[in-house]
Amino acid sequence: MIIKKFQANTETEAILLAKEELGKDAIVMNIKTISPKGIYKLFRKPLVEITAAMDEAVPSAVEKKETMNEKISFNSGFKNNPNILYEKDDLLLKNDLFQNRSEVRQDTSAIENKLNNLQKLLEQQLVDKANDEIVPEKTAEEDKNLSFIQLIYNQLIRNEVDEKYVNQILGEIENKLKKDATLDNVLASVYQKIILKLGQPKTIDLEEGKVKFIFFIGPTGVGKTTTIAKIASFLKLNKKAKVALLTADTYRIAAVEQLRTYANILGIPMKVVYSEDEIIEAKNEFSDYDVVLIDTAGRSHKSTEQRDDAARLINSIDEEMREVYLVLSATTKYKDLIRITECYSEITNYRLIFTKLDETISIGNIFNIKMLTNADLSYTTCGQNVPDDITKIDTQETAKKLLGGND
Ligand SMILES: Nc1nc2c(ncn2[C@@H]2O[C@H](COP(=O)(O)OP(=O)(O)OP(=O)(O)O)[C@@H](O)[C@H]2O)c(=O)[nH]1
Ligand SMILES: [Mg+2]
Repeated sequence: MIIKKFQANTETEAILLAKEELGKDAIVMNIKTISPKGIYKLFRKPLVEITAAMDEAVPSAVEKKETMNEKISFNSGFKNNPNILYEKDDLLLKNDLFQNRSEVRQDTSAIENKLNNLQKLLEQQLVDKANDEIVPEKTAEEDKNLSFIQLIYNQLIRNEVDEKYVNQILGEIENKLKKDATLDNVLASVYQKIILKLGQPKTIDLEEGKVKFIFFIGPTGVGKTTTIAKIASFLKLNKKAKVALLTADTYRIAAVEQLRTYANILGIPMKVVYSEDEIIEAKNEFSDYDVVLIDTAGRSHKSTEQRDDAARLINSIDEEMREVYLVLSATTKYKDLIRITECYSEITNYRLIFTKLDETISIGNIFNIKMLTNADLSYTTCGQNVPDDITKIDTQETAKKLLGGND
């Protein structure tokens, strides 16, 4: 007899796993719920573990035939077992997932045999179960810590932080908490963790006597051009930098005109580049500038051809002379953000800009994407006004919002 344990989220899934591995004649002998231990018990669902057995000498399905007697014999073995963990009807029901009632075995001696083994196994499992349940009694303080953690867990989930990252953070602080921690202590620990994970933001860093080429890439309509205008204005007016604009977005006249309008208002040069050669020309032309901001067409990240174009464009400038900012809208669905960032990661390293924070109350995605890509965060934008609605990301504020709820 082969006896194996199978774990899954539900009983049915576990049974199907058993059936897949042991065959449809496998018999469910025990079903046990495994509750996660420690902190995980707050937010991980219990697993179901079934113990299934398969008699190697079981007759093939062809030899099987339903008879009432067999059913009785099959059930009565269990009835006599004082350790039975579930009712006989339950067992038949579970067994029905493996085989039709009509396929109950003909060979009663094989069944009796199985039942004997089963009884031993059930006894063993009861011992195991009892051992599992001997856990040290929790102190009131530990319970209190857990309830604080539960509150914080709920808050982060409400703000759409990916559950796996929530678990990661809470798991990391759990062991370090003092037994008599207050809610403030717990919050402070989580807050610090979040700040650490968000990392030090990196924004455009001008170097005296060296020109920097700054690329803005990202999906359509996220606010690349508007963000460039905001940054250009800041660098020119606040930092007194010598700024030029380039656009490689040659697909739409309106896009070129949009950037030209901003360039005119700011009184800075603007050029359209159609090829890598023209970028190299621009590199020479603007070599005595502090910074050249390059707008790109927001085209589909799904198209390899378009991604290759973007990669070529970016690579036409040496790595030490360039910075790349991936512009993402905070309103984009998490699943899409994952795909977008993965696609762009294939072509270049980047820093992250999140736009349209004014249009969403949940900022969990900023944290999620930071964790996923490990790219540096840089700016956030919070409105359509050029030049005001942009700031270097405030990680403290972000952490507070993640923990403190929505306005
Ligand atoms: N609410 C809000 N709207 C913004 C923000 N940033 C940009 N927008 C708006 O988003 C729209 C698209 O902005 P663009 O700058 O043209 O976006 P883009 O990424 O250059 O678009 P494509 O060039 O078409 O790929 C415009 O209406 C902007 O005013 C922001 O922070 N908040
Ligand atoms: Mg644009």
